[in-house]
Amino acid sequence: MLKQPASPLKFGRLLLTGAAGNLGQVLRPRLKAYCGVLRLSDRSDIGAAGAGEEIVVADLTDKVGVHAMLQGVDAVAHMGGISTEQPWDQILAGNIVGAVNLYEAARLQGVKRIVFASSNHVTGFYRQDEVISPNTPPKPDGFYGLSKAFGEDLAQLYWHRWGIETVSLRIGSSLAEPKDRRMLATWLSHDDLERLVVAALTAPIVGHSIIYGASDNQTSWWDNTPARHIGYRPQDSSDVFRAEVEARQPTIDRNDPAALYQGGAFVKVSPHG
Ligand code: NAI
Ligand code: 15L
Repeated sequence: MLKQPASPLKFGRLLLTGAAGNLGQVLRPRLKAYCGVLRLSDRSDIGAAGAGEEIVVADLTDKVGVHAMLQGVDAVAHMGGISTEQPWDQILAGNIVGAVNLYEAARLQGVKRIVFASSNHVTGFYRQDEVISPNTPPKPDGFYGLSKAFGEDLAQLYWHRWGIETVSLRIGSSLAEPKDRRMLATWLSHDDLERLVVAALTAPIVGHSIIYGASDNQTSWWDNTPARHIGYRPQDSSDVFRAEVEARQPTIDRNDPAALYQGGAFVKVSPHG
Protein backbone atom coordinates (compact mmCIF):
# COMPACT_ATOMS: atom_id res chain seq x y z
CA MET A 1 0.00 0.00 0.00
CA LEU A 2 1.32 3.44 -0.87
CA LYS A 3 2.42 5.47 2.17
CA GLN A 4 0.69 8.51 0.75
CA PRO A 5 -2.27 8.21 -1.62
CA ALA A 6 -1.25 8.99 -5.21
CA SER A 7 -4.13 11.46 -5.34
CA PRO A 8 -6.13 13.20 -2.61
CA LEU A 9 -9.25 13.13 -4.80
CA LYS A 10 -12.14 11.31 -3.15
CA PHE A 11 -15.24 9.69 -4.58
CA GLY A 12 -18.43 9.46 -2.57
CA ARG A 13 -19.11 5.82 -3.47
CA LEU A 14 -16.67 3.76 -5.54
CA LEU A 15 -17.60 0.29 -6.86
CA LEU A 16 -14.95 -2.43 -7.08
CA THR A 17 -16.14 -5.49 -9.05
CA GLY A 18 -14.25 -8.78 -8.90
CA ALA A 19 -13.51 -7.94 -5.27
CA ALA A 20 -12.95 -11.61 -4.33
CA GLY A 21 -10.31 -12.10 -7.03
CA ASN A 22 -6.53 -11.65 -6.94
CA LEU A 23 -6.47 -7.99 -7.91
CA GLY A 24 -9.73 -7.24 -6.10
CA GLN A 25 -8.13 -8.41 -2.86
CA VAL A 26 -5.07 -6.26 -3.55
CA LEU A 27 -7.15 -3.18 -4.34
CA ARG A 28 -9.74 -3.55 -1.56
CA PRO A 29 -7.65 -2.06 1.27
CA ARG A 30 -5.90 0.40 -1.08
CA LEU A 31 -8.94 2.03 -2.71
CA LYS A 32 -10.55 2.92 0.62
CA ALA A 33 -8.26 5.94 0.86
CA TYR A 34 -9.87 7.40 -2.27
CA CYS A 35 -13.57 7.17 -1.39
CA GLY A 36 -16.14 7.69 1.32
CA VAL A 37 -17.71 4.26 0.75
CA LEU A 38 -16.15 1.36 -1.14
CA ARG A 39 -18.81 -0.95 -2.56
CA LEU A 40 -17.41 -4.43 -3.15
CA SER A 41 -19.01 -6.87 -5.53
CA ASP A 42 -18.37 -10.39 -6.79
CA ARG A 43 -20.33 -13.59 -7.36
CA SER A 44 -18.01 -15.35 -4.90
CA ASP A 45 -17.74 -14.79 -1.17
CA ILE A 46 -16.08 -11.46 -0.28
CA GLY A 47 -16.39 -11.81 3.49
CA ALA A 48 -18.00 -9.26 5.78
CA ALA A 49 -18.02 -5.53 5.14
CA GLY A 50 -15.42 -3.57 7.08
CA ALA A 51 -15.59 0.10 8.05
CA GLY A 52 -16.47 2.23 5.03
CA GLU A 53 -17.38 -0.83 2.94
CA GLU A 54 -20.59 -2.21 1.41
CA ILE A 55 -21.00 -5.71 -0.03
CA VAL A 56 -23.18 -6.54 -3.05
CA VAL A 57 -23.04 -10.18 -4.09
CA ALA A 58 -24.17 -10.43 -7.72
CA ASP A 59 -23.40 -12.24 -10.93
CA LEU A 60 -22.50 -9.94 -13.81
CA THR A 61 -24.92 -11.89 -16.01
CA ASP A 62 -27.83 -10.90 -13.75
CA LYS A 63 -29.06 -7.66 -15.29
CA VAL A 64 -31.28 -6.70 -12.34
CA GLY A 65 -28.53 -7.46 -9.85
CA VAL A 66 -26.01 -5.40 -11.82
CA HIS A 67 -28.39 -2.43 -11.94
CA ALA A 68 -28.71 -2.56 -8.15
CA MET A 69 -24.91 -2.85 -7.91
CA LEU A 70 -24.44 0.45 -9.78
CA GLN A 71 -27.06 2.42 -7.86
CA GLY A 72 -25.61 5.47 -6.12
CA VAL A 73 -22.12 4.84 -7.48
CA ASP A 74 -19.79 7.66 -8.63
CA ALA A 75 -17.15 5.57 -10.41
CA VAL A 76 -16.28 1.92 -11.06
CA ALA A 77 -13.09 -0.12 -10.98
CA HIS A 78 -14.25 -3.13 -13.03
CA MET A 79 -12.04 -6.11 -12.20
CA GLY A 80 -14.77 -8.77 -12.36
CA GLY A 81 -15.04 -11.41 -15.09
CA ILE A 82 -13.19 -14.39 -16.52
CA SER A 83 -9.45 -13.72 -16.25
CA THR A 84 -7.89 -16.56 -18.27
CA GLU A 85 -8.51 -18.48 -21.48
CA GLN A 86 -11.67 -20.58 -21.01
CA PRO A 87 -14.41 -22.19 -23.12
CA TRP A 88 -16.46 -19.63 -25.05
CA ASP A 89 -19.65 -20.02 -22.99
CA GLN A 90 -17.85 -18.82 -19.86
CA ILE A 91 -16.16 -15.95 -21.68
CA LEU A 92 -19.45 -14.94 -23.29
CA ALA A 93 -21.26 -14.85 -19.95
CA GLY A 94 -18.68 -13.08 -17.79
CA ASN A 95 -16.90 -10.80 -20.23
CA ILE A 96 -19.42 -10.04 -22.99
CA VAL A 97 -22.88 -10.22 -21.39
CA GLY A 98 -21.42 -9.08 -18.05
CA ALA A 99 -19.68 -6.07 -19.62
CA VAL A 100 -22.82 -5.00 -21.50
CA ASN A 101 -24.87 -5.30 -18.30
CA LEU A 102 -22.34 -3.15 -16.45
CA TYR A 103 -22.28 -0.39 -19.08
CA GLU A 104 -26.08 -0.40 -19.47
CA ALA A 105 -26.47 -0.09 -15.70
CA ALA A 106 -23.87 2.72 -15.66
CA ARG A 107 -25.81 4.56 -18.36
CA LEU A 108 -29.12 4.22 -16.52
CA GLN A 109 -27.61 5.14 -13.14
CA GLY A 110 -25.65 8.13 -14.49
CA VAL A 111 -22.18 6.76 -13.67
CA LYS A 112 -19.59 8.77 -15.60
CA ARG A 113 -16.22 7.02 -15.12
CA ILE A 114 -15.25 3.35 -15.43
CA VAL A 115 -11.79 1.83 -15.15
CA PHE A 116 -11.93 -1.40 -17.12
CA ALA A 117 -9.47 -4.23 -16.47
CA SER A 118 -8.63 -5.16 -20.02
CA SER A 119 -5.57 -7.28 -20.73
CA ASN A 120 -2.32 -7.47 -22.66
CA HIS A 121 -3.92 -10.49 -24.38
CA VAL A 122 -5.83 -8.04 -26.62
CA THR A 123 -2.48 -7.75 -28.42
CA GLY A 124 -0.97 -11.10 -27.44
CA PHE A 125 -0.11 -12.12 -31.00
CA TYR A 126 2.45 -9.34 -31.45
CA ARG A 127 5.97 -10.69 -31.23
CA GLN A 128 8.28 -10.12 -28.30
CA ASP A 129 10.66 -8.23 -30.61
CA GLU A 130 7.99 -5.61 -31.43
CA VAL A 131 7.25 -2.49 -29.40
CA ILE A 132 3.59 -1.54 -29.68
CA SER A 133 1.42 1.23 -28.26
CA PRO A 134 -2.23 1.66 -27.24
CA ASN A 135 -2.83 2.85 -30.84
CA THR A 136 -1.63 -0.43 -32.36
CA PRO A 137 -4.54 -2.55 -33.70
CA PRO A 138 -5.59 -5.58 -31.61
CA LYS A 139 -4.25 -9.07 -32.30
CA PRO A 140 -6.01 -11.13 -29.63
CA ASP A 141 -4.40 -14.42 -28.66
CA GLY A 142 -7.62 -16.29 -27.76
CA PHE A 143 -11.30 -15.97 -26.84
CA TYR A 144 -10.24 -14.25 -23.61
CA GLY A 145 -8.20 -11.56 -25.39
CA LEU A 146 -11.00 -11.20 -27.93
CA SER A 147 -13.52 -10.58 -25.14
CA LYS A 148 -11.27 -7.86 -23.70
CA ALA A 149 -11.05 -6.26 -27.17
CA PHE A 150 -14.86 -6.31 -27.16
CA GLY A 151 -14.86 -4.63 -23.74
CA GLU A 152 -12.63 -1.87 -25.08
CA ASP A 153 -14.92 -1.33 -28.11
CA LEU A 154 -17.92 -1.31 -25.79
CA ALA A 155 -16.23 1.41 -23.74
CA GLN A 156 -15.59 3.39 -26.94
CA LEU A 157 -19.29 3.12 -27.88
CA TYR A 158 -20.50 4.25 -24.47
CA TRP A 159 -18.13 7.21 -24.62
CA HIS A 160 -19.28 8.38 -28.05
CA ARG A 161 -22.99 7.71 -27.57
CA TRP A 162 -23.54 8.35 -23.86
CA GLY A 163 -20.53 10.27 -22.58
CA ILE A 164 -19.35 7.61 -20.12
CA GLU A 165 -15.58 7.87 -19.80
CA THR A 166 -13.41 4.76 -19.52
CA VAL A 167 -9.76 4.01 -19.15
CA SER A 168 -9.08 0.49 -20.44
CA LEU A 169 -6.08 -0.97 -18.65
CA ARG A 170 -4.25 -3.56 -20.73
CA ILE A 171 -2.77 -5.10 -17.62
CA GLY A 172 0.40 -7.15 -18.03
CA SER A 173 1.12 -9.55 -15.15
CA SER A 174 0.19 -8.14 -11.76
CA LEU A 175 1.64 -10.45 -9.16
CA ALA A 176 3.79 -9.96 -6.08
CA GLU A 177 6.86 -10.90 -8.17
CA PRO A 178 7.56 -11.78 -11.83
CA LYS A 179 7.49 -15.57 -12.22
CA ASP A 180 9.38 -16.04 -15.50
CA ARG A 181 11.38 -14.27 -18.19
CA ARG A 182 8.29 -13.03 -20.01
CA MET A 183 7.11 -11.31 -16.86
CA LEU A 184 10.34 -9.30 -16.70
CA ALA A 185 8.62 -7.31 -19.48
CA THR A 186 4.97 -7.67 -18.42
CA TRP A 187 5.22 -7.29 -14.63
CA LEU A 188 3.05 -4.71 -12.85
CA SER A 189 3.81 -4.39 -9.15
CA HIS A 190 0.87 -4.08 -6.79
CA ASP A 191 1.93 -0.55 -5.81
CA ASP A 192 2.07 0.42 -9.49
CA LEU A 193 -1.33 -1.23 -10.00
CA GLU A 194 -2.70 1.09 -7.33
CA ARG A 195 -1.01 4.09 -9.01
CA LEU A 196 -2.45 3.05 -12.37
CA VAL A 197 -6.02 2.51 -11.16
CA VAL A 198 -6.04 5.75 -9.20
CA ALA A 199 -4.58 7.72 -12.11
CA ALA A 200 -7.24 6.21 -14.40
CA LEU A 201 -10.02 7.07 -11.94
CA THR A 202 -8.90 10.63 -11.36
CA ALA A 203 -7.37 11.95 -14.64
CA PRO A 204 -9.52 14.97 -15.51
CA ILE A 205 -10.36 14.12 -19.14
CA VAL A 206 -9.99 10.62 -20.62
CA GLY A 207 -12.84 10.01 -23.10
CA HIS A 208 -11.99 6.41 -23.85
CA SER A 209 -8.27 5.92 -23.33
CA ILE A 210 -6.23 2.74 -23.46
CA ILE A 211 -3.04 2.21 -21.47
CA TYR A 212 -0.77 -0.77 -20.86
CA GLY A 213 -0.35 -1.75 -17.24
CA ALA A 214 3.30 -2.47 -16.55
CA SER A 215 5.93 -1.27 -14.12
CA ASP A 216 9.02 0.64 -15.23
CA ASN A 217 10.70 -2.56 -16.46
CA GLN A 218 13.96 -2.32 -18.36
CA THR A 219 12.64 -4.77 -20.96
CA SER A 220 9.38 -3.45 -22.38
CA TRP A 221 7.16 -4.18 -25.37
CA TRP A 222 4.72 -1.38 -24.66
CA ASP A 223 5.11 2.35 -25.34
CA ASN A 224 2.49 4.22 -23.34
CA THR A 225 3.29 7.63 -24.88
CA PRO A 226 -0.25 8.03 -26.35
CA ALA A 227 -1.64 7.62 -22.79
CA ARG A 228 0.59 10.12 -21.00
CA HIS A 229 -2.43 12.33 -20.31
CA ILE A 230 -3.55 9.76 -17.74
CA GLY A 231 -0.61 10.74 -15.55
CA TYR A 232 0.48 7.21 -14.63
CA ARG A 233 4.16 7.06 -13.62
CA PRO A 234 5.32 3.59 -12.58
CA GLN A 235 7.84 3.58 -9.77
CA ASP A 236 8.79 -0.09 -9.51
CA SER A 237 10.80 -2.32 -11.83
CA SER A 238 11.11 -6.05 -12.45
CA ASP A 239 14.89 -5.59 -12.69
CA VAL A 240 15.42 -6.29 -9.01
CA PHE A 241 14.17 -9.83 -9.73
CA ARG A 242 16.05 -10.30 -13.02
CA ALA A 243 19.03 -12.32 -11.76
CA GLU A 244 16.81 -14.67 -9.79
CA VAL A 245 14.37 -15.17 -12.70
CA GLU A 246 17.16 -15.78 -15.24
CA ALA A 247 18.82 -18.29 -12.91
CA ARG A 248 15.52 -20.13 -12.59
CA GLN A 249 14.97 -20.10 -16.37
CA PRO A 250 18.47 -20.06 -17.90
CA THR A 251 17.43 -21.00 -21.45
CA ILE A 252 14.58 -20.10 -23.79
CA ASP A 253 13.19 -22.42 -26.47
CA ARG A 254 13.03 -20.10 -29.49
CA ASN A 255 10.69 -22.53 -31.28
CA ASP A 256 8.13 -22.27 -28.51
CA PRO A 257 5.31 -19.85 -29.48
CA ALA A 258 5.11 -18.91 -25.79
CA ALA A 259 8.63 -17.47 -26.08
CA LEU A 260 7.96 -15.77 -29.42
CA TYR A 261 4.73 -13.90 -28.75
CA GLN A 262 3.88 -11.27 -26.14
CA GLY A 263 0.91 -13.30 -24.91
CA GLY A 264 3.25 -16.07 -23.74
CA ALA A 265 1.55 -19.40 -22.98
CA PHE A 266 -1.88 -17.87 -23.66
CA VAL A 267 -1.16 -18.13 -27.41
CA LYS A 268 -1.22 -21.93 -27.18
CA VAL A 269 -3.83 -22.63 -24.50
CA SER A 270 -6.81 -24.37 -26.08
CA PRO A 271 -10.23 -23.07 -25.05
CA HIS A 272 -11.70 -26.33 -26.38
CA GLY A 273 -10.40 -28.53 -23.58
P1 NAI B 1 -9.51 -13.28 -10.80
O1 NAI B 1 -9.98 -14.38 -11.67
O2 NAI B 1 -8.68 -13.63 -9.62
O3 NAI B 1 -10.75 -12.41 -10.30
C1 NAI B 1 -11.88 -12.16 -11.09
C2 NAI B 1 -13.08 -12.13 -10.18
O4 NAI B 1 -14.23 -11.93 -11.01
C3 NAI B 1 -13.29 -13.42 -9.40
O5 NAI B 1 -13.36 -13.15 -8.02
C4 NAI B 1 -14.60 -13.97 -9.93
O6 NAI B 1 -15.41 -14.59 -8.94
C5 NAI B 1 -15.27 -12.73 -10.49
N1 NAI B 1 -16.20 -13.08 -11.56
C6 NAI B 1 -15.96 -13.86 -12.64
N2 NAI B 1 -17.07 -14.00 -13.37
C7 NAI B 1 -18.04 -13.29 -12.72
C8 NAI B 1 -19.41 -13.07 -12.97
N3 NAI B 1 -20.04 -13.62 -14.03
N4 NAI B 1 -20.10 -12.31 -12.09
C9 NAI B 1 -19.49 -11.76 -11.02
N5 NAI B 1 -18.19 -11.96 -10.72
C10 NAI B 1 -17.47 -12.71 -11.56
O7 NAI B 1 -8.74 -12.25 -11.75
P2 NAI B 1 -7.67 -11.15 -11.32
O8 NAI B 1 -6.32 -11.70 -11.49
O9 NAI B 1 -8.05 -10.57 -10.02
O10 NAI B 1 -7.88 -10.07 -12.46
C11 NAI B 1 -8.83 -9.03 -12.30
C12 NAI B 1 -9.15 -8.47 -13.68
O11 NAI B 1 -7.96 -7.99 -14.29
C13 NAI B 1 -9.75 -9.49 -14.63
O12 NAI B 1 -10.75 -8.86 -15.41
C14 NAI B 1 -8.58 -9.89 -15.51
O13 NAI B 1 -9.02 -10.27 -16.79
C15 NAI B 1 -7.77 -8.61 -15.55
N6 NAI B 1 -6.35 -8.86 -15.72
C16 NAI B 1 -5.60 -9.37 -14.69
C17 NAI B 1 -4.25 -9.57 -14.84
C18 NAI B 1 -3.39 -10.05 -13.71
O14 NAI B 1 -2.16 -10.02 -13.84
N7 NAI B 1 -3.96 -10.48 -12.58
C19 NAI B 1 -3.58 -9.31 -16.12
C20 NAI B 1 -4.46 -8.80 -17.15
C21 NAI B 1 -5.78 -8.56 -16.93
C1 15L C 1 -4.00 -11.97 -17.84
O1 15L C 1 -4.80 -11.38 -18.56
C2 15L C 1 -4.45 -12.86 -16.75
O2 15L C 1 -5.63 -12.40 -16.15
C3 15L C 1 -3.41 -13.09 -15.67
O3 15L C 1 -3.79 -14.24 -14.94
C4 15L C 1 -1.98 -13.23 -16.18
O4 15L C 1 -1.77 -14.49 -16.68
C5 15L C 1 -1.66 -12.15 -17.22
O5 15L C 1 -2.69 -11.92 -18.17
C6 15L C 1 -0.37 -12.41 -18.02
O6 15L C 1 -0.37 -12.18 -19.22
O7 15L C 1 0.64 -12.78 -17.41
